[in-house]
Amino acid sequence: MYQGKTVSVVLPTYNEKDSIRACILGFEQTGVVDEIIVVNNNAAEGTSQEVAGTAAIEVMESRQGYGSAIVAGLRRSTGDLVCICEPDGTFDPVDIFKMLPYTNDVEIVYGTRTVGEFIWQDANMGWFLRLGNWGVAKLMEVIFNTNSLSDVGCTLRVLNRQAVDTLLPLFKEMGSCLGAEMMVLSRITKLRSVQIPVNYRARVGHSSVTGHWIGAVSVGLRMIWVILAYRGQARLIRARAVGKQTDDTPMVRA
Ligand SMILES: Nc1nc2c(ncn2[C@@H]2O[C@H](COP(=O)(O)OP(=O)(O)OP(=O)(O)O)[C@@H](O)[C@H]2O)c(=O)[nH]1
Ligand SMILES: [Mg+2]
Repeated sequence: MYQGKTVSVVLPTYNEKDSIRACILGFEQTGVVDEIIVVNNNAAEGTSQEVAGTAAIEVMESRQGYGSAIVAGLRRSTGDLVCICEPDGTFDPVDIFKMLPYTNDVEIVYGTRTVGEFIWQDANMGWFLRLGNWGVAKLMEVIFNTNSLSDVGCTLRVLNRQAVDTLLPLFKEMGSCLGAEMMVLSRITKLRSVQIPVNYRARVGHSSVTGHWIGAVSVGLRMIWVILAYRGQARLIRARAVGKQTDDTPMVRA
């Protein structure tokens, strides 16, 4: 619990057999987490055995994709606050303590992995990925007039229940672009958000998406497409999602 609010953690897993247990235990040790949901997305053999014996609940999602797994986890989550994280050793569960205080002010706290002081040795965040994530984030910032953004692909983020309920019916991206889609949709639906630096370490095992420049570029291009496509649909989506509001006035606190 954090300030009387229950906290869920959603961990999508595909190829993290050798790191998922440490990640689960790390979240357990924070003492603020009430529920850990591992979404097994046709994960590597032996993953279920690593999860067994921990406090985590394992759910199966057969539809392949980062987005599918996260959506399944969000649907299954019950917490007032929901933290999403990759269990590949890149993130530090303790960073949840930096993110939770902002949930008093905003509906979503996004992590960013592009702040140099927080990038650990051997992390897969060299100049190319750093600049790419920063560039796509700045495009989103300009096109949607968001707060300052410097990363579009950081899985570590915390959403409150209002954000989960608003966004779940709207997601269309079931692959690697769900994170960017979430950021765009949160802006369109006037959910308040902030992005803060989080630690980013070397991955345990093989990185299947951004480990090769071809994968990284194709995800980046797809994210740009998602941003541009949603710009054209923003008013319609907002009108449907937030009770016919069609103006661009920023939401003010009650
Ligand atoms: N590649 C991949 N990842 C999936 C899938 N389903 C769930 N995931 C999860 O998505 C996350 C991203 O996969 P990674 O291999 O870590 O990708 P990455 O190259 O590190 O990409 P970034 O984290 O964006 O830098 C992991 O937590 C996976 O467990 C899937 O079908 N394919
Ligand atoms: Mg990863």
